[in-house]
Amino acid sequence: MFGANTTNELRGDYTHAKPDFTIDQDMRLYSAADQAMWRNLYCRQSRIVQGYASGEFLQGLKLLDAADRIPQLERISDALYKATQWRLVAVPGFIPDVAFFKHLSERCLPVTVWLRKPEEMDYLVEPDMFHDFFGHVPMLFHPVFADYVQMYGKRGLEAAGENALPLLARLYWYTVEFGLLESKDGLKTFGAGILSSAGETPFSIDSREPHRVRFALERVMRTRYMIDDYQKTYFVVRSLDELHRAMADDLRPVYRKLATATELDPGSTYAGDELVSAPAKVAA
Ligand code: HBI
Ligand code: FE
Repeated sequence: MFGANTTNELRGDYTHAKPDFTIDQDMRLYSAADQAMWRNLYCRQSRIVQGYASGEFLQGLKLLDAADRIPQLERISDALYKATQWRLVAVPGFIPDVAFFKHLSERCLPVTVWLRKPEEMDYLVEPDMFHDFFGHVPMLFHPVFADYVQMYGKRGLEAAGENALPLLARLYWYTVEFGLLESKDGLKTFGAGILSSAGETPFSIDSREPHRVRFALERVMRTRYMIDDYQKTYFVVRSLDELHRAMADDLRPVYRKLATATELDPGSTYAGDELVSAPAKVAA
């Protein structure tokens, strides 16, 4: 899903980006084909996520009202700001970690302005506007999650000084992008990488293939992740509060402890793991 490491490999147009990598979203950029792609993606994914997305995500999705056309980020930003004081800022695409963390620490979500092409409907190398918008914005209407992501941004800026960015990237990956949540209605997902993917949404909950391990901060920070296939391991939190609590303390002692810890393979499970089993699918 992600991966380029310099802007010249990236797809977006960074030539007009400001020093904080933000740009103006030019609505003339979007062709009729882009608008049709948006409607198809949005309609299909809105149907697929029912039954798999956490209630908090579905609540936020309802507030977005962006199914009919590619949204003007400023318009949605106003609605989001009223709810949790978050704002959306337009960016050309993937931006350097520290710039990304800085925006999150200021309650600003960078949203890519370009949209995938028809041949990329189901597989994308870099996050596009549909992933960033449909995947990430709904959860930011939830106050606890909104606080978690801002705290994450602040910890990310600290981590840069400790060169612990890979540890923070894994935490982001296994929660904000691919997190699962135990709810009163069973296992649900709140991860943007899952909820913007037609295939991984059901897979993350129904499949018996991946490991589902109870969230533990150091275990997550040590575990490598896949960027070009469904995840082999998902981490399960009992509540969004659990995430927020994990971010509350100064994590520098954790970074120092993990600096000499071995990395863990997402295809394996380890002593001390508390496994969460897939819900037994009631035969239709
Ligand atoms: N840039 N636009 C954008 N969107 C992301 O999700 C993103 C990014 N840069 C870095 C990044 N994510 C990850 O490395 C985070 O773990 C920081
Ligand atoms: Fe993302």
